[in-house]
Amino acid sequence: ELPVLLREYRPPAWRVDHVDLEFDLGIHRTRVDARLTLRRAGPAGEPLFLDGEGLRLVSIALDGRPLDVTEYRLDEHGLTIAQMPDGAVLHTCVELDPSTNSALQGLYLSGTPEHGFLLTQCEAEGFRRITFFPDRPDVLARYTTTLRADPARFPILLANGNPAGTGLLDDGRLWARWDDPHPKPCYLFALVAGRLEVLERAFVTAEGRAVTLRIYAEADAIDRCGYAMDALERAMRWDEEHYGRCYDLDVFHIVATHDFNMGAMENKGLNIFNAKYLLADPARSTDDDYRHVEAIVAHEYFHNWTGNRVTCRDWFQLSLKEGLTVFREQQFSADMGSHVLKRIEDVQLLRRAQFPEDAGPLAHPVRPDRYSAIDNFYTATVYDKGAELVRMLAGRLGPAGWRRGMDEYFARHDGEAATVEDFLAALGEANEVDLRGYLVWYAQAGTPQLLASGRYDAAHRTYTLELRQHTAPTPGQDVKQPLPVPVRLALLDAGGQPLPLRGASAQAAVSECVVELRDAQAAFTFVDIDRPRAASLLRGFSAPVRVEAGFGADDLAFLVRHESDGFNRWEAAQQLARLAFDRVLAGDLRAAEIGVWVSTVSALLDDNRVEPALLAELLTPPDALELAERCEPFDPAAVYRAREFLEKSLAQVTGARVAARHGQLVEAEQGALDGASQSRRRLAGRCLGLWMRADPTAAAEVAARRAAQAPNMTERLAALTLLAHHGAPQAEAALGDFAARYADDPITLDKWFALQAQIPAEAAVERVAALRADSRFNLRNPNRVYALLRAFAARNLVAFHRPDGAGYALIEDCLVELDAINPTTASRLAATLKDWKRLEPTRRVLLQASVERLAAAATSPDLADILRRTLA
Ligand code: B3K
Ligand code: ZN
Repeated sequence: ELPVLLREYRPPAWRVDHVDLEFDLGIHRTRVDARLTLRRAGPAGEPLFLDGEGLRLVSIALDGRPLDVTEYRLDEHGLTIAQMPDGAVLHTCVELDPSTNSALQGLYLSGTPEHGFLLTQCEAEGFRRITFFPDRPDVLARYTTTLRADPARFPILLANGNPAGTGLLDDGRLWARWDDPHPKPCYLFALVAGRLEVLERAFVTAEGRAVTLRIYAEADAIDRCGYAMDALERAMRWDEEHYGRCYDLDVFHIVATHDFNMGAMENKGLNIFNAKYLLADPARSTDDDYRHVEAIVAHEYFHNWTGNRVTCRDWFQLSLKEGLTVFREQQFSADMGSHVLKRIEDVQLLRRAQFPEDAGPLAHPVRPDRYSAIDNFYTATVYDKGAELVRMLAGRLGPAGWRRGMDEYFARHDGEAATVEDFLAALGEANEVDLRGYLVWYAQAGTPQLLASGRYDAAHRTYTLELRQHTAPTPGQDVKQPLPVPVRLALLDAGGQPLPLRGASAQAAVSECVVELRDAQAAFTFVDIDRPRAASLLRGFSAPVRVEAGFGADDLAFLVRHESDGFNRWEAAQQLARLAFDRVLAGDLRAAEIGVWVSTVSALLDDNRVEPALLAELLTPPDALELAERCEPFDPAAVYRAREFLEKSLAQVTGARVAARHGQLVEAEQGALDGASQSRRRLAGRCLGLWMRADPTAAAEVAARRAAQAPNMTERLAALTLLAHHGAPQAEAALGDFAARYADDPITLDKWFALQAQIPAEAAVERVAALRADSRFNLRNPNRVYALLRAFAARNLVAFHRPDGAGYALIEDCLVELDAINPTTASRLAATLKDWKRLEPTRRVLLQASVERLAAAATSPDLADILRRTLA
């Protein structure tokens, strides 16, 4: 099939002013009556086309007159009516079977036919599986939705908007009507029907609107929704305070399901969440889980303005809502916890997921210019690189200018479907600056490389920083343009203090500044300055680039010791570890860089001014997925071994100290959720990890006790993971205990699957194969597929990449089966195969053959698209 192209965008030929939906709900048979009030918006004579897939048409009428079969045409993509008046009400009635919808797009069943409930997922193109409709985000309509069902089976009936009546019909069925006053694209439509419990709270907006907040979940989960409710309230307040945005309906509903392709969905007034990102309780959730719940609740809530009130003109603009909403969530999460740790986490995610994506065959711009399957573009690039672009824009405008610009964006485009150009124009014009230079960032794929070098001129007391940029070609983009790159920097004296910075134009001196590189290269000179000991570049990760500043181990060690910017201190430790890693990979096990890294970061253990969670991060070398990019050709086992060598080297030097520190940290552990307790647990986990490498016997005994008895899941899971990953003698018993204890909790059992999938040993292939055959595994449940199979393929360098190809064969086999069940999940799993071309020859040949066989077998457009691009 032909790809959809950005440059071929045409406004819709038909508008829909009002949508009146009626659902007669049943697990095996649901009937949908839709009355669309249509208005011609394009040239006269243009036919009406409505998307529709997998729908059984029962009846069709135009302005009350049933249509004859000759008056419309049905094909696998939808419905065409050639002869249309300029305005009309079209009534269609279709039937669906939600119980057989394993793709989890459109209307589907969560759980079993006996006990489960019905729900919808429409973004991006699921509404066409519910009724015939112009399924594109620039058709905004007002919806009224009436649901009818057996009250014994479906006592709760929810849809978007405000409640507009409920009652019993003569036949004993329950009906409920919902009215959404805000025009919306159909991808934001949702309904939920079933037996659900509710948690309720009252909220009054800053504008004085009384809102009832409700979270719905199945009976065994409702007690675990309190934290999400607190997070929701915090997010609502924060958006009022920081963006002046209030909620705009009388109710705000969230529903939790275990059967969901993604994290969550921002349907207007009726968010639907993967239970994994909504439920939290002290006995079963880790500190990471709590942070994720808060972040995702906030993210979906923030979409109410960035995504829903102002939506996207077309799916190429996806980052307009996603990049912006991720950025808003990042700001919120930083305010709720630690700014430095949040920034570290975001940059880690970028480097582990987005940089590799941008360097491989699936690379695409933040605003792609073509797609064959839009669901394949919900990527780290669109979300996380997109958020980095917004961060640069916000940084360029400063806090007051950013707020002015966002106010202008909302004022101009509320109730509209907008573009990236609209966004840049609103931000820029509100501040009288031209931001169009940033459009290149949206259009150009690939991570730029920034080369920096500094020169001090003692005679003139000037310091000149030379910056150059280069972006390597990516698929379909051979020639790259220079980008505007904001570089936040300070120059430090020998004590780590920032030197006063003055430009040639003699403004007042500052301790930190931002220079913007606009061309391929430029030089920036600071005058009247002492000789700096070190340059602290790209503070706070001011642009999503890879920096090469040619710093040696001693310069980086200096920064680790003296840098006051927390993020850049961590960054220096990471760079130092990367230098050490490169030496190990080259076989130079006695290289000075290794010793400098070990001595520099281990010394921090004795510095009690370092905040424990930050210390944990300072003591951790970059993730194997980041280091993998430094290995060309890519030998996954060698990357794992080299990183492990670093870990062991650090462990040997710190062994006794980390053992003692671990003891102190867990001594007073109560499982409290405040930031300081979480911070201590993070360091405790890191200390136990190092101790495990220094003295496996002693550490494993403690780990086995913590896995069984620690008063919080963070420690239990960390301890269990270490036992399993280090092949400790206690591992199997501990795994068995854990599975028995959490047998009826799918979210916790997923953690058990995921940690075993990542055991860094070749025999993990057989273990994963056995777990796949286990009765607790279920290929129809995306969370379980991600926990076992994606964790294995994406994160297990040793087993997935076993040189005999057994890991590849396992995933190939699963993908063939999965494609027939759930194409979205299949193609997300298949994206883990993208690195085949970089592999060393033995593995490359094997993985390439797997990918080629899969490409020939793929039946869904989603999987076919990923594999075709992977092979190209
Ligand atoms: N907008 C949804 C993602 C929908 C994915 C469709 N394949 C969640 C989010 O980003 O908030
Ligand atoms: Zn989103």
